[in-house]
Amino acid sequence: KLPTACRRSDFSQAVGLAPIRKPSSHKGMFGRVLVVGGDTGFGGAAIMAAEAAYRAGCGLVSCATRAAHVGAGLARVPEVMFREINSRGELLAMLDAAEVIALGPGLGKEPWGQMCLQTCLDADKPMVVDADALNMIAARKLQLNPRSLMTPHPGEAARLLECSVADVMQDRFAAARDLAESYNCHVLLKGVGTLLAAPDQEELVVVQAGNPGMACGGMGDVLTGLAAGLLAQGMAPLAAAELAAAWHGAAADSATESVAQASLMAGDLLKQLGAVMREAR
Ligand code: NPW
Ligand code: AMP
Ligand code: MG
Repeated sequence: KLPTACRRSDFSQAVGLAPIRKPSSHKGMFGRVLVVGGDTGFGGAAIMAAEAAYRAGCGLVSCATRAAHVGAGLARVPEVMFREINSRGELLAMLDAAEVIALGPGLGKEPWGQMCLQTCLDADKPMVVDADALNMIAARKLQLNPRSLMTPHPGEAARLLECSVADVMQDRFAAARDLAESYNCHVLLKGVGTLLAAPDQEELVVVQAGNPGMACGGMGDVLTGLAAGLLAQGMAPLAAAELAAAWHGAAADSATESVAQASLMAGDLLKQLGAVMREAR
């Protein structure tokens, strides 16, 4: 049962929100995303987020990461402009050219990740904030701006709200609302029935999509890239979150028509997304 101020997302209406390409389109019209993440050991998260941003229709995608991941990233997705980042100055130069930041996939919580987090927050641009960026924001009690979308799973939400995962799960609607108010940003709370909340409206949105095959590493990183790619195309944060969650779940459902749920991997969604988006139009 849903609380009174809650809307269930309708798949055909959600996909109707997708940006449309005019015949005269050029890449400059579809935004520039910068993925910031991939500390040592977590390169795949940033690489998959960057690929997902292109799949969502973003015009230009860059990725600021560790030196060790540049070659692997280029081998997997040469369309993405990968650069190694060692200092605030190097990141600032990349941020200058970005319209939307996807902050957090594999970012880690070490000094490199802390430096990237602070530099991105100071840039004050629209952002999708996920994973370790959320963990550091929780630990340092930092604020976001209302153009941002945070995408916590229940573990991250519990850290942000300084409560237990059980507390979050007991009333996920209240947790989503509380996050939007406490951090003054848009919220996508992951789980079985993704919940969306905005800082300036009472209504929550539930996106029922996907399947338990998605309970594996990298799924959230793909969602971050999708949402950032949509934000970069000018969508409002709540609409971008709704469409990203709808496509993400639909891609997982489509992929599990040919593989077992237990075999599903995040990369399967990236392969499936283009077809799912085409069918859904
Ligand atoms: P428990 O165990 O149930 O008590 P973390 P992460 C909880 C990167 N990755 N419902 C759960 O608590 C990410 O981008 C890189 C309830 C668990 O202890 C991050 O930067 C990959 N509880 C970094 O790794 C692929 C839930 O939270 C804890 C829950 C760490 O991210 C993998 C786990 O969360 C990964 O994406 C739920 N639905 N979900 C790569 N290939 O490079 C989680 N919890 O500690 O925040 O760790 O999500 O794995
Ligand atoms: P993350 O924990 O950040 O990797 O994100 C996991 C993603 O997979 C989120 O979008 C979840 O909503 C989704 N997901 C995980 N488990 C399930 C499930 N059992 N049913 C539907 N979606 C799921
Ligand atoms: Mg995650």
